[in-house]
Formats: sequence, C-alpha cells, structure tokens
Amino acid sequence: MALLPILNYPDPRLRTIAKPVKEVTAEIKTLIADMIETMYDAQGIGLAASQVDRHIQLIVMDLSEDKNSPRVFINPKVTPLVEEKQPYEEGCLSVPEVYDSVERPKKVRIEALDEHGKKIDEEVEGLLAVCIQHEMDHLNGVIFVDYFLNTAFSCVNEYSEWMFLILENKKNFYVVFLGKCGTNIGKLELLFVGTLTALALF
Ligand code: K1U
Ligand code: ZN
Repeated sequence: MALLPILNYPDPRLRTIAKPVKEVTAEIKTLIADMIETMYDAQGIGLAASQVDRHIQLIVMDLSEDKNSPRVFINPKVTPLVEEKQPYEEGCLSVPEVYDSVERPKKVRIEALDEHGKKIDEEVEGLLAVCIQHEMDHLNGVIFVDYFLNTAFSCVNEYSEWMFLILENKKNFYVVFLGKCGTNIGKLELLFVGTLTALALF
C-alpha cells in the first residue's frame, strides 16, 4: 500500500469531473487500498478519488470511532429525499485548517456499488449524509468553500486610480489592493484564487 499526495485547493485539477468506473480491476483495488490508507494517515473521514488526482467516481469513507470500518462507494448516485437542510461544520483534506458551516439536505438516498460489485441502496441521515454529499461534490469538481466564498471584483476608476478587489464571504468584506489602474493584471485569476484561500484562512 502507498500514501497518495492529496491535491490542495486551489489546484485546478480539483475541478475535473470524474468519469464512471467501468470495471473494478486489480489497479482500482490497489487505488482503493491506497486511498483508505491515505485517508487514515490524513485523519479524514472520507476521501474522493479526485483529491488524489484520479478522476473516477470512487469514494472511500470511515465514520467509525476505531477507524476499522472503511466503506467504498463506486459510481455513486446521491438523491435528496427531503427539502429540509441541516448545517454542519465541514472540513476538507484539500483545504487544510478551514472549517465552516455548510447546509445540505438532511436525508439522502445513496445508490452505488461497493468494492465487491455489490449494490448499495441506502437512505441515510446524519454524518453519513453530510460526508457523502461532500465527497460527491469532489467528484463533480465542487469544493466546500464554493458554498461560502462569494466574490466580487471592482476597478473603481471614478474614485481612485487604484485597482482593487472586493471579496465577500458570508461573514465579512475584504478589500485587496492590486496596483494602479492600467498595469498588467495577467495574473489576476491566480492572485484572485490565491487571495481567496488566504482570506478563507483568515
Ligand atoms: O473529502 C474530504 O476532504 C474529507 C473530509 C470529509 C468531511 C468532513 C467533515 C464534513 C464533511 C466531509 C474530512 O475528513 S476533513 C477532516 C475532518 O473534518 C474530520 C476529521 C475527523 C473527524 C471529523 C472530521
Ligand atoms: Zn473535501
């Protein structure tokens, strides 16, 4: 078994949409074992293949106290069963040290295959419902910070010769000065995403 490097936000590879697994080959079985080891090593309760740069529909999870009951979800489909949403303080192994509340449907149905090709069809609530929705987001290129970082960009020529970003999340506004108007902002996107990460940590 091997520990796999986990991609960190804002790595653009985390935005890749995962493809279905066609067959559980020996290579996929090795990946499952490596992902479980990586999840335990990182002290996570779940891990999506996207986070280790494998863009296939594969999730591992272990919600047990003793960390001895790993579960595998292959080609998962998750359907909300109720409109009611519940907040949960989420973390993400791809966004170290950031925790924030995300509201998700309280009860969902999980349809998937396990590592033996056996069908999973469960109606779940609580941490399993939270975690499977978080991991499904990874397979779809969505990261939990997307739920609470709304951003706006503004260059206010009328009032100032300076370019600045107005960043807004659900708690605060931040103003980040970029430079004088008319200067090269070719790296704006990178700076923007990098700044968001820094501010998320703030
Ligand atoms: O997908 C990931 O990044 C793993 C993530 C799963 C997750 C945690 C909490 C809510 C939703 C999804 C983690 O495991 S982050 C680590 C973490 O938050 C945690 C670790 C141990 C116990 C409880 C939470
Ligand atoms: Zn995550």
